[in-house]
Amino acid sequence: MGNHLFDAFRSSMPAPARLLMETDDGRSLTYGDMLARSAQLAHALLQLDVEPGDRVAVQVEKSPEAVLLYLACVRAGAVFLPLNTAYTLTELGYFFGDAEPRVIVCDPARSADIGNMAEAAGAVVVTLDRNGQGSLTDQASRQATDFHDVERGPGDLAAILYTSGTTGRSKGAMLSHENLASNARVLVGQWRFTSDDVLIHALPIFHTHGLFVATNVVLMAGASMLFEQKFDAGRIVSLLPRATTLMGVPTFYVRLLQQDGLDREAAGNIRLFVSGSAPLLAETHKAWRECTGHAILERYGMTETNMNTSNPYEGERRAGTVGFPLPGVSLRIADPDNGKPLPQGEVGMIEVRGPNVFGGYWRMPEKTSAEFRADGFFITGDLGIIDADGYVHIVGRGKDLIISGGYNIYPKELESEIDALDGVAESAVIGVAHPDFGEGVTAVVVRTPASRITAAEILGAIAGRVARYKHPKQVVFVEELPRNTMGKVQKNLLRDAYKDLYRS
Ligand code: MCA
Ligand code: AMP
Repeated sequence: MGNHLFDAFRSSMPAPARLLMETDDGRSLTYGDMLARSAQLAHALLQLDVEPGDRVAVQVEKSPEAVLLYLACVRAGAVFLPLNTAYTLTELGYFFGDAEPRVIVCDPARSADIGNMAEAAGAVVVTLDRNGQGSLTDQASRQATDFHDVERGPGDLAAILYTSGTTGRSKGAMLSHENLASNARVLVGQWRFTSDDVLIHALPIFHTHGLFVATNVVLMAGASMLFEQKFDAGRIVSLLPRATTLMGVPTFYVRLLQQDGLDREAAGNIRLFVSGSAPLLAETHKAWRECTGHAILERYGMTETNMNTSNPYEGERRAGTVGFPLPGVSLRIADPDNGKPLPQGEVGMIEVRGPNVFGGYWRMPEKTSAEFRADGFFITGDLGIIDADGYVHIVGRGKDLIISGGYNIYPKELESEIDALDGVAESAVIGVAHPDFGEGVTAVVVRTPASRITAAEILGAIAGRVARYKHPKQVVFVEELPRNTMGKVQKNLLRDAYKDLYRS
């Protein structure tokens, strides 16, 4: 049977001497190196008693080793479980308890703290450290450079990615080998990737965008990447002449437009700019076109579904739309109450079905069945409309979610933290238009009578409990929250009241 996902990568692998990635600290990794070193890491995982289906939880800084570890997990038949490096120990505790990983891989700086937690979770902790003795990398360096990939079929799990839930509890989206392979293959075709492409990779690799859209597409095309530790707008401009493509969240494009050196000449070697993870403002699309001569290609996806739609490679890339359903993906606009398809031109729930769509949430059968229709369509929580030419527009969210710089933040999680503080009667967390992050997390707080709790005290109290990117950029105090007759907080009124909060 083979190993479904890794075999798909192998089938398009170029000569071993071809470059897979070059890092900003001057290291390079060829496809041959990738094969040998992911084999060594796969052996090391087996020595830690990792069995097919075991979860390997990974919270490490971006590096070539982290990509190799992902591939080693795939080859060893394990389930790769990447975690945002910004997550606090409190947040990690939940993920470890829920996923019950066999192995936890972390950076050396966190190994003592995580070690204590892992013991409770029954996991082994190892570090991913280039030079560190006793690290997984060190152990791998003594292993054979060939590996008989563990057999895995299309439906076997390749990864679990956690996505926060509207009720506050994160859910592990279970992604199969075929979910990932089919989506990468389709994107390579749609976006015309070949082994001649060089992608600027400046996204984090613990989410779908940087890991599956960017990395898997490169691997599936036998292409190469300039692998940047972090997004740095000035550096990206200097790399453009050496690259052919860039993938980013809208904040990347907003920040790049503020760079002096960005013009048609600087972008002259690039054939494709892709944006996703959050809405790209039509004004950014227009400004980019005027500055570089390129129309950014916007696409739409989710952790649960990988990519669903894309603007066309050839043909009009329409600003403010996410294009057409990808080949193999069925997309409908349905009545949110019952899933009945609505006539073209009406606003409704976006629902999708296809080989890209995940199998369900890890150990949450009720949540899984609540988010699928009986005919297999997944309810995305995004509200959309299909125009007369077939372009899909996302017009809003049926779910209470904020997207800041491409990261998702669920208000409920923050509201629970803030409401639990002495001196707070209640709070509402909303997303407000922000020039850099798209939406700025904003907490609207009602104090208890006589309370003098300050914004700094609220922020201080949540530090260490929730990741920093989730922290409110502003806290505003009000006497009471607006409610409708049912007693529900009217967040739309709050969003309207504070719409200019971040406008200078
Ligand atoms: C960092 N900070 C943020 C964000 N990022 N605050 C709000 N929103 C953010 N996105 C905070 C930090 O906590 C810190 O706060 C301060 O800003 C500066 O931190 P720094 O690390 O220097 O930030 P940065 O380098 O400027 O990061 C901004 C960024 C980054 C480059 C836009 O957020 C990023 O790489 N975003 C991409 C996320 C992504 O890959 N999303 C895809 C998810 P303090 O000063 O208080 O310490 S996958 C997905 O959505 C679906 C499937 C899809 O369709 O792709
Ligand atoms: P995640 O939880 O990271 O999978 O985020 C998925 C959500 O990001 C989707 O449900 C959408 O709300 C949003 N999203 C992704 N791409 C786009 C886009 N191009 N335009 C608007 N929203 C997007």
